[in-house]
Amino acid sequence: VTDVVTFGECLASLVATSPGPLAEVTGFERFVAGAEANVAVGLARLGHSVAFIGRVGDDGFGVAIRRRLRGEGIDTTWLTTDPAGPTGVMFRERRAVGPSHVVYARTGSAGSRLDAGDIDRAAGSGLFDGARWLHLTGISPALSATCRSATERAIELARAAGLTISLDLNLRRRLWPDSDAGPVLRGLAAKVDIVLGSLDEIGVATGLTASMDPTVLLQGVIDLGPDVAIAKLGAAGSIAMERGSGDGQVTRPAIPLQAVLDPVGAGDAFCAGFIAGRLDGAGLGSALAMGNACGAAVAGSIGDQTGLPDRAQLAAILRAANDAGVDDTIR
Ligand code: KDG
Repeated sequence: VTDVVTFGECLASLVATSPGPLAEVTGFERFVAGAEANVAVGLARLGHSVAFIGRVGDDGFGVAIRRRLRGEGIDTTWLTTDPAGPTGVMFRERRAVGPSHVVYARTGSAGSRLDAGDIDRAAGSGLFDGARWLHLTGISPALSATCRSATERAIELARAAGLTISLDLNLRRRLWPDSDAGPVLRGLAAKVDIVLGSLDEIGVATGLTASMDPTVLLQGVIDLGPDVAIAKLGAAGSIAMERGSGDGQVTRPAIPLQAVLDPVGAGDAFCAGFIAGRLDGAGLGSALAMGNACGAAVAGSIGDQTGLPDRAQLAAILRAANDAGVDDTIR
């Protein structure tokens, strides 16, 4: 039985081998990326059974993606090869300071051709029966109208099958402007159980100002409909608010890193750690701590998936944080 179902566009990610602006770097190393695929790999490494629904092109990058996800033990039965579009590619720089710039070559890609029929076929073969969790991100609905309807269909089917549904807002301004993203993310947030995002993303989804008190922003998310709202704060850790807890919040500090080598993918790693915690029956605080630890492990290595820990590594990170007095709430 599958624990977690997710879907989206998995990409070949060409990451600059040395830090610097895209205009200057000449060497790139090929990784596999894509927010939902990153979460899938994170959960698989933590021992959960995960299915990934999507499309890749009939090309070498598609083969590489399929091999990578399969190699991690992910069920790729519903990852189809679509010869009508290439596998999406992204190029990204690495910077020691400030955000890294990204160039996408994904317009018309196989991944963006995913539609509600892909979700129906997976559900028709029983994928949602007995599954516990559906994870979505705000990237898929930004890719195409068909990806947006796939997202809506997945929510409908997961609701009917009783799955817990999480949405990582993952606003990608290279894909759509805030004026388009805001109403769509707001509509999706209203239909899920758990919403995760940065304060900036929560601002766009709620229509509130991102500089407001995090309590107000999280309450704004809860007011849309979900039971749990989570703010991912990077180096400042994470905060959760649960419906019915007044303005009570649970916060956990980040795991300090000697160096942030490549923060891209850390938010997805957070989601994987958090979801694994909740599937284990952990309370919100412990699940946040697991998310923070997974996020730190990814930020401390190059590539979106490289640092995703297994159970033993996760326990070691949490133990070290506990011994250092960073977070003595979990052992
Ligand atoms: O969260 C990391 C993702 O942004 C990256 O893997 C690529 O999914 C991706 C995207 O669309 O930006």
